[in-house]
Amino acid sequence: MTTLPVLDADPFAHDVLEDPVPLHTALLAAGPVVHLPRYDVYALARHEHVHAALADWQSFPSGAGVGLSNFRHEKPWRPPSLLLEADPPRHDAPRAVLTRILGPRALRRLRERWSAEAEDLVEKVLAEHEFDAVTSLAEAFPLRVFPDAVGIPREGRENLLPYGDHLFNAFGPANDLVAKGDPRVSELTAWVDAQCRREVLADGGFGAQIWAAADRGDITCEQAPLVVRSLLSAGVDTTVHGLAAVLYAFATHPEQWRRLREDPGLARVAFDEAVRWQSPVQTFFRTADRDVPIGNEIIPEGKKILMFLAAANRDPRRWDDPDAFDLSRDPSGHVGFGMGIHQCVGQHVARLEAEALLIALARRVDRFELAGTPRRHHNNTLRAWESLPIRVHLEQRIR
Ligand code: OVM
Repeated sequence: MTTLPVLDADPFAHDVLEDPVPLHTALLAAGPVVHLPRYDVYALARHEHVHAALADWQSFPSGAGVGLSNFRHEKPWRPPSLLLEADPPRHDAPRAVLTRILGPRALRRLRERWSAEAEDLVEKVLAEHEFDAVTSLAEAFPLRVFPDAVGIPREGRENLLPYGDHLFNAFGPANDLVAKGDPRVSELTAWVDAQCRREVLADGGFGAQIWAAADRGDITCEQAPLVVRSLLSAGVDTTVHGLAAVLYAFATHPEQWRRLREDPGLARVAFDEAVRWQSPVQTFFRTADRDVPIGNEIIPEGKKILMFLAAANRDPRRWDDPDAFDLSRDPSGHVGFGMGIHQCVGQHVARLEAEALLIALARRVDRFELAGTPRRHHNNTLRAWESLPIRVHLEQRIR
């Protein structure tokens, strides 16, 4: 006897990617678990259940992939990530290496440099009073500071965004978005893989530190290039669309921007609130390791669950006034960075980028507004942006 709710929806259809909120609302209302027959997957949208599934890596491991494809039955399009697509114990050594290299203490040496870079970029961009915040800020800033911090050469960096776009599409079904990326996969993969070699990585960067960990025996020399690949895979598009989310939030919430200007110490809360509100990473899958009960249902062994991070981040059971972007809220507990053993290892990097950029903007910009219609970029996993036309009104004197 089952009462399992069923929704005949395609979470990866263009109308849903354009505006996922109606689907999230339907999933949240339908029950703790909803079957999606289109892909024969089990959807979780409520915060309680998404949080519990993320925390339970034993029942819901990642080794069969965190996309729709089940690596036990289908060959992955690239060798699986040692972090994202692995379980303990294999997951743990690579994770420990990155936790240290990307931790708050280790990042302290970057703060001053990134603040100076942000001020330099902001000054150049504000020479125009109207600009596209996606290309001029949300893409330009991470592309300036992050590949330098990893230590890859300048040449070819334009490959990072298209590689990430395809990677995040590939977690979804083999739809038109994946087909669009296919022609460049081998070229982009070859370039990314070449940047993971020890010889190309600059001294002192994250990449060289990963290789140093291999020299110490913390990970093997076979693992090192794949750990570098994780940085180049997960560290660019995510921060671009996270920064775009917070810029969009402020362009549409001038009263919140005033609060940030009065108290720039709110920059980090603002970024996390934007990550909660927009969820740059919308979804990830897991695979049931056995028959797993959730609510009154059983997820059958081997089936994929689809966790709607974005819906959990606006679940009214968890959040007051969930659709509001509000700096007085405490956004901690959002699942925009995941939860549990796979929770975003780069989150401190993302927050440092956001803080540097927001503080640089707060020194100069009195008010933001939209100067045109923002356009979304459709991706199977990312809540992404094509364009965010912005007009700024500057502070008369620099603070
Ligand atoms: C990785 C990886 C790739 C994409 C996303 C991600 C959000 C990790 O290669 O480890 O985490």
